[in-house]
Amino acid sequence: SSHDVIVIGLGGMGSAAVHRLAAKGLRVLGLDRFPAAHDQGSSHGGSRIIRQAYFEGADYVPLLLRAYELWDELEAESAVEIRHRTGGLMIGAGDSLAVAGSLTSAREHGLDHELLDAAEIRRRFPTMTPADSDIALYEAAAGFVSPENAVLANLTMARRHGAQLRHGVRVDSWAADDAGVTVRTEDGVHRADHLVICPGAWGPALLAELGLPLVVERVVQFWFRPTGPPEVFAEQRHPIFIWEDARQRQGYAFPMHAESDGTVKAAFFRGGATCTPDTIDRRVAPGEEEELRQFLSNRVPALPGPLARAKTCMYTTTPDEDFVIGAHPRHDRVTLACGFSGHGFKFVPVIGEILADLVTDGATRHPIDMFDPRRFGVED
Ligand code: PYC
Repeated sequence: SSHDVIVIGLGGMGSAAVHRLAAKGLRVLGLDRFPAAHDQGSSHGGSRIIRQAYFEGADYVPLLLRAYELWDELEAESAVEIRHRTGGLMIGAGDSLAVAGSLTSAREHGLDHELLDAAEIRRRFPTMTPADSDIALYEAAAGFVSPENAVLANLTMARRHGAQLRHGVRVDSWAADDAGVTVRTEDGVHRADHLVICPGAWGPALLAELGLPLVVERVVQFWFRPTGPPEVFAEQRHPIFIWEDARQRQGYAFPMHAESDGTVKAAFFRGGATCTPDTIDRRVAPGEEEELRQFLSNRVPALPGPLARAKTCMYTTTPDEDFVIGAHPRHDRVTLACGFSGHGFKFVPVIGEILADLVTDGATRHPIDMFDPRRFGVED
């Protein structure tokens, strides 16, 4: 074959995969149906939260620690600014998942953190008006990354290591046999020894025969111009936060930063309508804005000022909200990375490392058993 490995999908995960595979000296072909760092999938919108005290599960922490090292490495080698160190607050009742889950991870892994009561939250972060019963876990290591810059940095590094990247090319089908893999695109047929599929929201279509229980969710990101003095929301002063209400709904926001054009981005974590990438309604209805406005108005009253813009994005969610990473159950030349369930972007560089390990060694030192594609009972 003219390629050692083909990577389908060059969003967050696929861009990291082509980077790490090419850095290992493999002959890599990367394919994506859209232009680099496009806004049609799940890797756009200017900001993605990063944090280590992980309420989704302490098992994720070792991966996060490695991801942080690799974010720094990617910034240094590409000279692209990616990571913003703002600190972060996980806020809610003491028994909320956001607070209790983060605390479990922090304690189990000895991560730096502070627990703040409502009065302390108000004193340190005067934009916030928590109820007396709210508490917060503050993590100085939390912050955000720019997804577009991260994708572009990975693609630049991949090219520097010799990868061939083709954008604007749709994959029609793929097949694997004992001799290798074949990928049919709208303008040709490509062969390689190995295939890595990072399909994002196109997973249900590209992996249809596997019957993975992936659900694609439409989510909306909103950008508000705060009322009052904007400086209080500047990234030098304001943390990211995830705030959980009594009904376990989580809203989150980022501070203003150079690329956010005087706005603060906020959204709900999960709870969007089911969609497909072909049928998603990209328009945003006024009622959707109103729901978030209400959630924010008694928690961060100055935040939901005039709406500057709103944009849809997609999560591809598994039943247990854990990722899907590993060999395709029926083809060991094919490696899958999908189902990132709305919380994957912060892991991008370590997922690239894992995928490169799986292609070259068939194994990785990283703990990925919980991501086994066979856990949903797919037949071998
Ligand atoms: O993974 O931190 C996260 C996150 C927040 C909102 C959506 N995902």
